[in-house]
Amino acid sequence: MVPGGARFGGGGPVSGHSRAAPPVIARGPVSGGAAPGRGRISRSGCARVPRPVISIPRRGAVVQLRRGAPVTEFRFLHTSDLHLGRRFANIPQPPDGHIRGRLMAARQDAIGRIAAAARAQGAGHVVVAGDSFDTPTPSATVLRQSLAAMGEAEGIDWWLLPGNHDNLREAEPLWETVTRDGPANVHAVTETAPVDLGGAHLLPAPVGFRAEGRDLTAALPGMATPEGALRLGLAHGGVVDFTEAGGAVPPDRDRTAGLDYLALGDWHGRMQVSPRVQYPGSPEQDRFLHGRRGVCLSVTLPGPGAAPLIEEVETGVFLWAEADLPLRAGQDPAAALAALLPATGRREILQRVRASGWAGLPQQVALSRAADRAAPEFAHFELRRDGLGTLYDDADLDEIDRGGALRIAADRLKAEVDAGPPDSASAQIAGAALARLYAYVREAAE
Ligand SMILES: [Mn+2]
Repeated sequence: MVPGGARFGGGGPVSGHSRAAPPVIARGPVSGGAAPGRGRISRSGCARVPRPVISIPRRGAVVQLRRGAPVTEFRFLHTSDLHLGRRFANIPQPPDGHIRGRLMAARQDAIGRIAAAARAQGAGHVVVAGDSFDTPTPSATVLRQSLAAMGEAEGIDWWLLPGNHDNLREAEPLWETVTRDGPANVHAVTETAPVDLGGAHLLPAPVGFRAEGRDLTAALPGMATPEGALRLGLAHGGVVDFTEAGGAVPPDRDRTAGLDYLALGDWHGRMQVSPRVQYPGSPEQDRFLHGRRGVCLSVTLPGPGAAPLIEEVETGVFLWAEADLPLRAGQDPAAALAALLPATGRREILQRVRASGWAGLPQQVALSRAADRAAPEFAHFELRRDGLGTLYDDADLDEIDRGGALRIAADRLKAEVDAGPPDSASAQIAGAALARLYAYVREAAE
């Protein structure tokens, strides 16, 4: 089975309620941007008109608010690492394909899917924990279309934290543009100071420059909020410092800063550090590592000090799937590959197959052909065969020729394969050449 091949597979550290399953936290009144009379600015034109009350009657939000029921619960969407504008130059693009453009567009479209998730969840705020943009200087198209898409998400406020890719120093013009020209519901969180969201206080730790080398969340414990306020930390960085540059976020920062929740970004896969400290990962995945589609988190803070309720909402279009194909002598590689690959949805799957074990020359040819047949159906397909050894049968060499120049060449190549350790460059090159020779002869004979 393909890891993460199931379209709606859960399997994250937090039990995932994908959009295939009904949400489980739908209850109670929802605050957070839903409260009327907060003097919003309408996006169309610049006229200041009161923003309509969020209309999500099935959640009961409007009704409950009008009744004047006490609003203590706060629900928001947590996402990070959108990396808008990422170009995917590392993905080879066939002449008749446009996979890079499709991947770019999917990231851009993630904004709309996040907004839809927020609406469906009855969340009035989206917090983006850094790296909204892939570079400090996104193109005008990327920037303007991103801002427009966020602006079109009526009833939702976006809080964009500078991360390392769009850090304050390098991306100063970017954040200025967001503040100056951006829609009223899009906020650049450039100050290390609390922001009252109405229902919760956002405690942000914006990234000042690319390699800060210090723990920016150290500022959070000192941020004062009113008695009984919900404290929502927002930061970008690793909790485990792989770079040894220092500056990792301590995993118990929620406790030391009295946070109800710490919304983290930087890690592109979904990761729960602890119930209150979470990485949603990139809403649209960008590498063969995490084995599932991107998600964002719908987070409900039931009240000060209470444990957050977290629901994963799938937002990713593309699945980056990696699968192992162990082969042994005599096995039918085409059948093995077919059994491994997902039956449906291939156009939205980037598939990497790592073949390993052993295969004879006829099997190698069969594997290549099966891969060539399947590849065009996928968004991207790559077969890695460096872990796959070749077995050379005399009968297979006889198929090349029983004598003459071709057979002499084949015998020489085989001798070279046999001479070196299997992973030596000379053995690998000779093996590849022999496999190619075999494939040519087979092709010519058919
Ligand atoms: Mn990132």
